[in-house]
Amino acid sequence: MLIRIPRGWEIPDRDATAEALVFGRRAALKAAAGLGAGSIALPAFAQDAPPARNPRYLAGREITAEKDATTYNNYYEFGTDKGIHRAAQKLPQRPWTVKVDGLVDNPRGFDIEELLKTMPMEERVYRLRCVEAWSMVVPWTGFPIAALLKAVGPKSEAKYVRFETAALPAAMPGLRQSWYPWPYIEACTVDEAANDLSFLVTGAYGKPLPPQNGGPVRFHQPWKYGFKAGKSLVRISLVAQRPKTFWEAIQASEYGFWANVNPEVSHPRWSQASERVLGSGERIPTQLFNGYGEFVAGLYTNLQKERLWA
Ligand SMILES: Nc1nc2c(c(=O)[nH]1)N[C@H]1C(S)=C(S)[C@@H](COP(=O)(O)O)O[C@H]1N2
Ligand SMILES: [Mo]
Repeated sequence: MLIRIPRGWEIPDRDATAEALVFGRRAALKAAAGLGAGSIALPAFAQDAPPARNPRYLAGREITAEKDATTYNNYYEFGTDKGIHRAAQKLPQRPWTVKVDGLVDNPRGFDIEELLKTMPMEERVYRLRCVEAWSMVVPWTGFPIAALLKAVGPKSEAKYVRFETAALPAAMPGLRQSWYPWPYIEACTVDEAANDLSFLVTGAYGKPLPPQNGGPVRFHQPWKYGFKAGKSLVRISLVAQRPKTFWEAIQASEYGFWANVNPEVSHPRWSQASERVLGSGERIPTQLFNGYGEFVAGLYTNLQKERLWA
C-alpha cells in the first residue's frame, strides 16, 4: 500500500504562518529543502514560514487547544498546582545560555539565539503522557538533541546525558520549598538521546516556547512519562555515571530513572491503564511506550533486567 504523507508545508490545518516568528525559520527551511549551508538566499516570503512539520511522527489524535496546554502545567519551581502560567512569566527568557559540558571534545555554551539559527529546526506533533494519567498533544518546534551532541562530540566514555534546569530564586517562589532537591535534574542514556525522537523544544504552536512550558528550551522524549522532560534547561552534561534525578531523589519507588510509559505497570497509588485527555476530559487507553514503540522498543532489548517502567 502506498500512502503519500504530506510534507509539513502541505498540511492545510497549520495556522501559524502569519505569526511573527522569531526563531530558526531559515535554518529549518534550508534543512527541509535539503539545501546546504552555502546555498543561495531564500526568497523573502520563505523566511517568514515556520519550520516544516515532520510527517514521520503523527499523533493520531486531535491537537490539544493551545490555551489548555499553556495554562495547565507542572512546573514545581513556580508552585505545585497546575495554575502557574502567570507566575512563570517572571522567568527571563533572554539572555539565555545552555552550557554543554562533561565528557565531550568541545565543551561550550550555546546562546539560545545561536541554537535557533544553527540547529535543524522542525515541527513535531507529539503526545505527552504525564505520570499523573493525563495527556495532551502539542505541535512543538525544535530539533533532535543528536544535532547538538554532534556539535560538541561526546567522548566514548560518556554513557548518560544529565539535564539541569534553571533555578532562579528571584523568579521562582517554589525554590523556597527547601525540602525539594533543587535544581530539577533529569537524565537519559546517550543511546536514548541519540534516538531521533529525543527532541529539544524551543517553540509550541508556531511561537516561541512560553516559560510555563519550559521556555526558552526544554527536553521531550514522548515515549517516557512527562517528568523526564526537564524545562528551561541551563546545562546539558555528558557523564559516565547515572545521575540521581529530582524525582528519584524524592521517591525512587514511584519515579524511576527509565520511566517508559506502560499501561500494564501501575503507579503504586493509581492505575496507568488509561489517561484523561486534556481539554475534552475523555478517558482513552494508554499505549505501551506511549505509542512510540516502533521507534524506541529496540533501545531496551538488552536492558530487560532494568526497571524500565516508571
Ligand atoms: N524544571 C521542571 N521541569 C519539569 C517539571 C517541573 O516541575 N520542573 N515538571 C515535569 C512534568 S511532571 C511534566 S508532566 C512536564 C509538563 O510539561 P507541560 O507543562 O509543558 O505540560 O514537565 C516536566 N518538566
Ligand atoms: Mo508529569
